[in-house]
Amino acid sequence: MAVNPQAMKNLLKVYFIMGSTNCHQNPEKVLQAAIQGGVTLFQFREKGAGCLHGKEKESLAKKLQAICKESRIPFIVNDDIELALKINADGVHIGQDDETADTVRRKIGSKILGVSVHSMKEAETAIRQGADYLGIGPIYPTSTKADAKAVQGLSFLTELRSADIKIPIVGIGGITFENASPLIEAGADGVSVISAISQADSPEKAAEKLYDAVNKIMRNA
Ligand code: 3NM
Repeated sequence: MAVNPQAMKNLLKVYFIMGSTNCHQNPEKVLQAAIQGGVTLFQFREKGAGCLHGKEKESLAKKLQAICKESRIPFIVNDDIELALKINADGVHIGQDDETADTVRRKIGSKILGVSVHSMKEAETAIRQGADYLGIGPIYPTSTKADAKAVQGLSFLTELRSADIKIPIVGIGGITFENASPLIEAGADGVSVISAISQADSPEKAAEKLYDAVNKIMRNA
């Protein structure tokens, strides 16, 4: 763990994830609007059919990173540790098919490390190996990730919190401002979304509504 857990929890409230294939509009404009609306953390996830590679990928990463820097929103890179180190991103997010968390932790030093987990065993391993937060999903059905696992609802989150696992946790998959509340009530520190913001007519309003939905529950907690 490299980041203070309370600071990490605050960053996870509205965690926007996006790559060029997730947007109808210009990705830079989408990110700017989303930040205006209240996004607290950003992940660059350039994946799927038609995604950018090499220099083009790096160039978009740098543009989006610059937008985040202006607003002091940490910039996380999905999977691509080499790119994260090259452009000095604030952190990386990895899944179970990527390098192990402890290998990545050694490579990135004190940068933020997020790990997707789907079982108690994976969660315990990620925590032991230095994850700053866990990503769990899909909470609801999603059409954004073709190889998403079975929908888990709130069951895994509840299992983790019941086992007194206190690490910051963010849920992902099919989350909108309308279905975000139960997730926070069940112990998540925030919501990760792609399409709810990237495909919205107004990414700014979409981010604002998500922020309000999450904060309303946190204030009452
Ligand atoms: N990971 P949307 S679901 C990137 O279950 C990703 O680990 C998932 O997109 C997981 O907010 C997912 O549009 C897609 O549903 C999330």
